[in-house]
Amino acid sequence: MSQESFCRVCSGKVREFYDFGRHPLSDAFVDPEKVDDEEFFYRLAVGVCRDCTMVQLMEEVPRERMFHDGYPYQSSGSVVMRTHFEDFAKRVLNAEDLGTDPFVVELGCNDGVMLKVLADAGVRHLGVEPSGGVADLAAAKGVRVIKTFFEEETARRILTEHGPADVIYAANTLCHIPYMDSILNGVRALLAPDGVFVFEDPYFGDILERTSFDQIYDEHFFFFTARSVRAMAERFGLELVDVERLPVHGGEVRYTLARSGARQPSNAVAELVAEEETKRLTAPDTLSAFGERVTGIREELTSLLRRLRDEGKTVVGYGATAKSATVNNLCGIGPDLVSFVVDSTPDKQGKLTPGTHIPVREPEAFSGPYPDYALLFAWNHADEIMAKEQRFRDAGGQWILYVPEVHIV
Ligand code: DWN
Ligand code: SAH
Ligand code: ZN
Repeated sequence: MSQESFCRVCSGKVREFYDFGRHPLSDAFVDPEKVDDEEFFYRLAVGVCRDCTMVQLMEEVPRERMFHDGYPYQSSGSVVMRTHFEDFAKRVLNAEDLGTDPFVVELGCNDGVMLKVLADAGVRHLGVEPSGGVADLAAAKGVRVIKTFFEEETARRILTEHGPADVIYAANTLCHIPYMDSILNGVRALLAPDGVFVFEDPYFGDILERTSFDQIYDEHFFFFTARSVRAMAERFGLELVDVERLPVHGGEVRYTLARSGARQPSNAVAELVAEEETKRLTAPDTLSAFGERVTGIREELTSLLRRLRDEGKTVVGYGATAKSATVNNLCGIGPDLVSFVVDSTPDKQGKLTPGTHIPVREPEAFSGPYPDYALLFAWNHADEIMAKEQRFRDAGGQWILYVPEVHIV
């Protein structure tokens, strides 16, 4: 049933365009000993604001349920992502417009993969990370980190203790935070007069183009476009001055915000906004067509997996991603269709996937013996994983992908 909610950026009415049904928390892996305990479920549905065009979830999950000491995701788990973050840190180190003693703050620094480079170079920095387990990993690398949620009050405290920030950075974090007014008021308070707020998140244009519907889950509250980010920045005395498309995580945009009037916006901003206009990204027919494609993928993927099961083929999952909670729970994929999922994250191994309870095992289980098919839940890391697992292909194994459509390679 379609319901109404109010935009977390501008208070306008949000029109729902897809209802995924009841879903568990995407990173709440289940201890097999506690399988009878009730899991937390919420209604996963996505809509678009009629006024500012911000795409967002219809229902918010309390932040403490998602981000806590047991939060399992570690950013360093992919070589490609490690390089990506190290490259960003090097860019900061080489930036000519930063003064002699810049101060860099990162929201959601996770295990410290980016900040470690700055810490090693002696740059003043601070990570803000509410998930205690991963924050401890960052601290163990020599990164300075406070274990708390960033919000306006945190920003003011940092300002008092450390002074203004020249760069505030947030990767795959801003889209996780529904309380945007508190965040952007905090950013404006903390930012130095010529400072920049740089954030990168999955780009809604890419989600539509690739039908990567599994980017939609509890932790991803907002789905940004250049147009909606530009309008959002303006409400808070900030200005979108640059956009850069990134290939990581299936397509992202890195947005740069500065204080209004402080910097000249690049041509790339106007160009991306114009492209979004031409593509009618948030028009009702575009969004309903996306919904139809999602339903189509659901039907195709379930019938493929059922057929393979009936033919006696073995199918294993690769990558117990947060995203896969959406796929598994939307399609009803449990251990009858996918025997187990392999994943390199220590805190996921030995657990069961949220909602549909597929056992998660260590990567070594993949080859012992290789399955006939591997369902690539970590499709955003396809190049890295397929290269690493070449022997699976050599042994006759085949990959199943469902982005941008169901296909076997
Ligand atoms: O936005 C978010 C992103 C940055 O990370 C968070 N909300 C949660 C998380 O999302 P995800 O779990 O969908 O992210 P990934 O990066 O697609 O997860 C990859 C998973 O696959 C990890 O659990 C690690 C695992 N993996 C593996 O087992 N072998 C990954 C690689 C590259 C591998 O070789
Ligand atoms: N930046 C990392 C981690 C992304 S996962 C990367 O790109 O790989 C999202 C992170 O945001 C989690 O580590 C979570 O604990 C953190 N987070 C959630 N809400 C936050 C908030 N209000 N302030 C700071 N970090 C937050
Ligand atoms: Zn709005």
